[in-house]
Amino acid sequence: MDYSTILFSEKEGVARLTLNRPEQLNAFNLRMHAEVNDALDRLIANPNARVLLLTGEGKGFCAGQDLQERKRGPDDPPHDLGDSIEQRYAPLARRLMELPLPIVCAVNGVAAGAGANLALCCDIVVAKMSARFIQSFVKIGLIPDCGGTWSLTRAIGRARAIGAAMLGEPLGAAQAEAWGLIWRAIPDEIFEAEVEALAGSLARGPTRAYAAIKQSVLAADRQGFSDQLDIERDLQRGLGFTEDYAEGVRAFSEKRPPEFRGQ
Ligand code: T3D
Repeated sequence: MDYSTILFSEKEGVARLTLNRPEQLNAFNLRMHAEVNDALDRLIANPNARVLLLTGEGKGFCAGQDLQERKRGPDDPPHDLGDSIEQRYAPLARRLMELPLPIVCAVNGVAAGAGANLALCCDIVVAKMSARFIQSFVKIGLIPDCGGTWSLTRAIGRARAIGAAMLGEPLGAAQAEAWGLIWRAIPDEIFEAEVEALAGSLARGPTRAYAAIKQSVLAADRQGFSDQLDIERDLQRGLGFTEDYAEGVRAFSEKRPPEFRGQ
């Protein structure tokens, strides 16, 4: 598939997926959904890819659903938003959450609606200090989707989640970091360099351990303590047989940095 709404490349283990409709603040239209899915298929099929870096082109990260696609004439029937979510947004949110690779989300500008909540499905979310997160759904009479009601409540608590969802006010990157919604807010002038360094470091890390970390942390949201101990046991057992674990222990004994291969 040729891409007209995203950019996608892989270099030294870092797969970079850039949402590329800057004139529309990288809002999702049908074409972008199809291309992002295709890129994720290619990512999974690429044994060299060890981290996904998701970002946006231009001054915005992503403004959620393209509202031009939702315009209708007086005689047109309403769009079935449930269908849109079931067919596209929810599968994408699940794919990001369950992708067996670490995902760095580099929020380079405003993240609104589904754009904000897809970012929260990623693993390490960093944002330019000038970026804003907006649960803008309420401004058009909707609720947060892409798992926003789930991730906001868990990350920042009920009071802030409901405030963000009901008021739809912009939340600055520094505040998002202070509230524990994202990993770090980074000064604009060093953002690109810090993102590259972060993605590069994850691409050289123990990929299978990262996948197990994602799996176990996701499971922790629905398990009791005792069941979670069982999950940790099973995942740790698998990791104990990996080459990366053997290399990690060897490197420790030899007092040198490990050279993980993701195997
Ligand atoms: O529908 C379904 O399938 C259900 C699922 C829904 C998921 C959702 O995401 S619903 C929420 C949809 N998104 C929004 O409601 C956000 C709409 N955008 C905004 O509120 C503002 O643009 C922002 C607060 C994000 C940024 O404001 P600002 O002032 O920095 O920029 P701007 O001037 O509003 O936007 C710049 C351009 O991007 C502008 O185009 P123009 O006038 O210069 O030609 C604007 O129309 C365009 N743009 C921004 N957001 C969207 C968009 N175009 C299409 N769709 C958008 N969502």
